[in-house]
Amino acid sequence: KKSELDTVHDFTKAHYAAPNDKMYGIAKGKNVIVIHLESFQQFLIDKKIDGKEVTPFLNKLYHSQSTYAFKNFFHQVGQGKTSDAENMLETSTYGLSTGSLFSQLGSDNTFQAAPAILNQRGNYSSAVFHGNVASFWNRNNTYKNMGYQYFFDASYFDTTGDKSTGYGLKDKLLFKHSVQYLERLQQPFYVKYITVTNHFPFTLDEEDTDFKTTDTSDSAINGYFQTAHYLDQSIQEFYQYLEKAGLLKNSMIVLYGDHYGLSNSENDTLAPILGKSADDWSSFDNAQLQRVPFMVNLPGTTGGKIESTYGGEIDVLPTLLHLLGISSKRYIQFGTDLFSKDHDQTVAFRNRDFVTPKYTVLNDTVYDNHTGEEVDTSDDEALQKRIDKLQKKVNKELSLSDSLNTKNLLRFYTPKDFKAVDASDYNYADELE
Ligand code: GP9
Ligand code: MN
Repeated sequence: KKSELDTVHDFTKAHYAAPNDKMYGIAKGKNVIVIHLESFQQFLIDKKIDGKEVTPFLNKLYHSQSTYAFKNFFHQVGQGKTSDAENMLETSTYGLSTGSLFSQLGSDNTFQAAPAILNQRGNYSSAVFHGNVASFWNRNNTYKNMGYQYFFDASYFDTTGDKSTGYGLKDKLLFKHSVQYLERLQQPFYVKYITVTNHFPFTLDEEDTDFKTTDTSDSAINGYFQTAHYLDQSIQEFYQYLEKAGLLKNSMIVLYGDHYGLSNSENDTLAPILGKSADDWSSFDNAQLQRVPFMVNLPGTTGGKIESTYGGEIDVLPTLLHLLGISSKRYIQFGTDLFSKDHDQTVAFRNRDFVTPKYTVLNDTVYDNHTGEEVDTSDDEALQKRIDKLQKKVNKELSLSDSLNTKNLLRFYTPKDFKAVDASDYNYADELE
């Protein structure tokens, strides 16, 4: 009888997408800097308020020839929010249907995650920088099981007084004071910065913003543009530090939004700001707003462009591995390389809704992406059949990911040459030698 692990593995093997020759290894040996843009939605890109760009620096990166940017990239988080996004990026498996995988399984599960893979296949060191306490989302335990060597949390920084907002150290200060540690990491490194300032309820001290924002009835919407503007400035400053430290030219910088900042209940107030009418705002529109940035920036290169491929957070790890010239074939991963011609463009949300380049399917209602209108499939049997097939695949993918994670099946799986992670190798109270 086939084991549960075999069932999962059969699925991911069949789903695997071979790399694109043109992209494979283009960033081989480079440092990897992942910048987690808290609560950052794609609609902020190129958005102007009163004629002023909200995020001028990120806009420049988005349009730069040195950036592969994706305009149809969706977040896929559930209740674990930031931690679900992190889990997808590090492992290419989904978060759980309820709660946070980090909190529920992060202390005990076996992971075959990015830091360990990169360390073992490319001799990468690894670290996370985050201005909140290490225990939030059970990161301190989960990161060790993922093989992160260092975790520079709030305890490494001065977070007193007006240096912090609700979720910790202000982003500008995190970037500024992290460089002393970053510079001392052995290269190549794989590091992740988790920003916090652009987080609900999107408040800032007056001294941190002069951005003239909207004047809606919803203070979260008004604040959102200001904290996003602050985040944008903090990234610009970080680029300056990287340049000064000589790290920019040999790094691949990956920027992504983890999930929505403004919730569905706020979206009809937001609609007019996006040039839409609040009256015919629908679930379809809410789903389209779940787009978040995904950009791969290779400073000093050309050839980048804005890609229209559909994808989501689950696809990031195989994509990055292939850019680094590391095959993802031997691992159990649910996403597929965004640059592959076999990339699967069906984007599953955690609640089993899904988006394809043509259709958005929400609770069995099919919308045409082009018109935004509901499609009556009752007189189009062929279409309904195609949708049913996609829905089945989405359900299967999510449930296989759940069984892999909730039953800790990776402890029975050893990818070729993979050395299991031993969490006791790491102690995040240690400073760098
Ligand atoms: C907290 C931060 C926020 O450390 O990462 O998490 P979220 O509330 O967005 O899940
Ligand atoms: Mn978040």
